[in-house]
Amino acid sequence: MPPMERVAVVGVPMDLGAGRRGVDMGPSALRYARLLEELEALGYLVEDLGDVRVPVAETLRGRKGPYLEEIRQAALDLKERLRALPEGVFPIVLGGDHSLSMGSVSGVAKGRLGVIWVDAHADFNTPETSPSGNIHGMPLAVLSGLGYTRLTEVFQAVDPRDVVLIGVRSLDPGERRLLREMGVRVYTMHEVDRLGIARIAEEALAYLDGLPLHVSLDADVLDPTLAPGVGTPVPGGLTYREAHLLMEILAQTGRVRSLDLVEVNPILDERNRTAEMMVGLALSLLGKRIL
Ligand code: 6HN
Ligand code: MN
Ligand code: MN
Ligand code: MN
Repeated sequence: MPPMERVAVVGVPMDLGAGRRGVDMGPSALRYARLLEELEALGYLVEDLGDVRVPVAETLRGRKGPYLEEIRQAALDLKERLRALPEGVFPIVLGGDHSLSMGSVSGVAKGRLGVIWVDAHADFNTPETSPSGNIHGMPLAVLSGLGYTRLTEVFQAVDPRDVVLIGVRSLDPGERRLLREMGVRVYTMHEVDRLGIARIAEEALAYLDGLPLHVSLDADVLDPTLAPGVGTPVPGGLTYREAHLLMEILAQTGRVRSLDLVEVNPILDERNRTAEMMVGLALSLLGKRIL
């Protein structure tokens, strides 16, 4: 049985947090890959709430990043939209760069929340540890209370001990240290290889025992041969079967309450296959089965 019957889709066409252009087109690509139609075919009542307003990057030309205020405002708008949803509606947020998850996680967190962040990266940098300065490398740190005060003052929402990272294979040095200090549970690709994704999923669920769950799915967790449409590809990612099995095991718990689909870059993609992969994974997470 699906965990909930109603789904609300909201897009965040934002690439201001990333180092290259293009993920602002992700929401269109995910819709074009038939996300809404396929959810309806699964039996959900689906409503598309449209997009959060995000300034077009070209209108900010001449200014240097990191576009802190623009990203803050877009993520705050997202947070308010999610807060306003009635109880029992499952939100799916379409990105957009991963900085939007400051808004999605803080928008859905009502009391303690478990976060499963599925990503090649940890997104746990602060302005001090970030080599790029790009805000999409910082949202999980902000949600845990670290980084720009302008962001933590409105988005801090989780205990880092209630966060599990899966699929990680690229960490910056300061980020590695912060993850350890804050007690974030990290399953790197090394653990995926050694333990298998099923055991990791089961361990993560036991570790986040009893908590409602938010899944934040970054397209770059997938192997770049499957998902070439991402701005920060890292070799050696999840296979098609590993990614689906992870979603299927999470679905079976009935505990997942919300989902982000982020970092799809149509400019770098091949005939929209990265968006199609992400839609397939969303369907598995929402209960689609082979038999
Ligand atoms: N993402 N760790 C790198 C940085 O610039 O901080 C990469 C971040 C990638 C962020 O893919 O969501
Ligand atoms: Mn744009
Ligand atoms: Mn990410
Ligand atoms: Mn990433």
